[in-house]
Amino acid sequence: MNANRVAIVSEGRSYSYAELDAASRRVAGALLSGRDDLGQARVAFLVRPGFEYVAVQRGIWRAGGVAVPLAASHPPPELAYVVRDAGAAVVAGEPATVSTLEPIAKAAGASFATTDRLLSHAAEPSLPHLGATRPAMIIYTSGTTARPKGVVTTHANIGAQIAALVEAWEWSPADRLLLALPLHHVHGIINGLGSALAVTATCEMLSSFDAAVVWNRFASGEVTVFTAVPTMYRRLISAWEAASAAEQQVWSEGARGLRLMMSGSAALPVQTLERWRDITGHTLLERYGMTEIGMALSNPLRGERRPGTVGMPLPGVEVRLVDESGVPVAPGGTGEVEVRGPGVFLEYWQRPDETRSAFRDGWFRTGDMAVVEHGSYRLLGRTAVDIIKTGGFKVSALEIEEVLREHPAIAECAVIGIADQEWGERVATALELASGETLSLDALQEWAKARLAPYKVPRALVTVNALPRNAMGKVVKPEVAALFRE
Ligand code: MCA
Ligand code: AMP
Repeated sequence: MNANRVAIVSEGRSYSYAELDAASRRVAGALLSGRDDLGQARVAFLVRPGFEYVAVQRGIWRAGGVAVPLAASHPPPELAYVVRDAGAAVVAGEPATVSTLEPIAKAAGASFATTDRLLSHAAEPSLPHLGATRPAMIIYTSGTTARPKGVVTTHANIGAQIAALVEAWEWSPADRLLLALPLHHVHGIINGLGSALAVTATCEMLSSFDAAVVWNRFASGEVTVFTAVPTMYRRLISAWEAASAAEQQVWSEGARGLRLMMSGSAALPVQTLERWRDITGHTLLERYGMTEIGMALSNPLRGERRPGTVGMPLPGVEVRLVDESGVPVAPGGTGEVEVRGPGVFLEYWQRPDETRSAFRDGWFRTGDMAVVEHGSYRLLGRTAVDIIKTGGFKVSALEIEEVLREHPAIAECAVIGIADQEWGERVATALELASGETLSLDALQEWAKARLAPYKVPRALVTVNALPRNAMGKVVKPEVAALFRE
């Protein structure tokens, strides 16, 4: 490897692979502070996307720790939950996060370190040997349980997830990825950062997504690969439509020069795919994955990409469709997607029962329904109504309901996802209010923002005298959804 190659570009600076190696070594040394091995201690870290994020992530790995990325958009209660649930020994954050993170670390019995301190460590550490089967990362994902679960992946899992993408999408050292995704989820961490660095390509990182910035980077002619969620493509399309004719031309021309543009994390509306093709000439490569498995299905790099479908299994990944009792469906039949392969996660952190029930005969049960049409998988939705995908983020209706029930004016509530052009789904809630109470959407949002990540905050509200319930007293979610169509 040529150590002088550019690994990361962030905030207008380029960092070579040698600089990344040295910085991550310093971080590892600081975390070890004389020990031989962190021995899988969890290190939670809150660093904006950029060089320091990567140095800290890799420093944790090199010291033998388990990296637990935290999200900058999350309010303190959500950060505290992750730190506590992961049993973090250390919480690391940028200097600007001290006032938020130090008390959280303290309350959880963890030590706190600023990234400045980690990155300026001087002593040369001796680094532990890491077996591939050791846990490397915990990513929190919302599911059918109220609180998010930690998805544990090993170094081998991560390696396998990335290897499949490098092969299928022909990543090469000549690539330059433009990365505008958050780095507390698989899309940004594995498909983006991990793949680029695995082949010694360059990863250009934006600290947040801004449509005009992304367009201008396309126009530079330097970028070769881009991957994003459908909401980002919608925003890029809106920005293009609002731009001057001259800008449109420069942006479109720049975009045309990329080698690969991908979409995933949520269904890509065919309309978005078609509009993007009109504007850039690219047929977005849509693929399907999940935090627990990395990527499983992908449209081809070469060959026909079928709009509205997510393609075929990636190299090394086995995929099948089964009926309710786990029996594979006949060709052309509809079934639940099950996945097997070296990229599939180790376990839900400290949740053995949930880990067990997530598998059937060694296959991971995704909860997504699909059918194979003309040799390409088409997703048909999820088996669980309580999972919502908004802006590419997976959120649990049950988790939001639990938080909303703490509001003094709310007697009972039901949360659902309602279809939305821009966000895929938007979080909506129907409320039964306590007697004599009123509650506006603005007031509810203000209250919820302090407790929930922005993408979990309800964007629509109706109040009802009584939520629609079945004979057993259970809220009927499809009828709740109907309230928003009225
Ligand atoms: C933010 N807002 C929202 C949502 N998110 N409103 C409704 N629904 C939402 N989901 C609000 C903000 O609070 C703000 O409101 C206003 O929208 C504009 O905020 P802005 O900052 O412009 O938006 P944003 O916060 O930047 O969000 C847009 C985004 C973001 C950049 C598209 O959603 C995003 O980064 N999505 C990527 C998610 C992702 O990486 N998923 C991968 C999961 P106000 O102005 O009132 O405050 S991994 C995965 O799914 C698997 C493995 C896979 O297959 O990839
Ligand atoms: P997460 O658990 O946040 O990793 O989200 C994984 C879920 O996102 C999957 O179970 C799917 O429901 C959804 N998903 C990912 N990619 C796609 C796609 N291309 N089309 C439709 N849904 C997708």
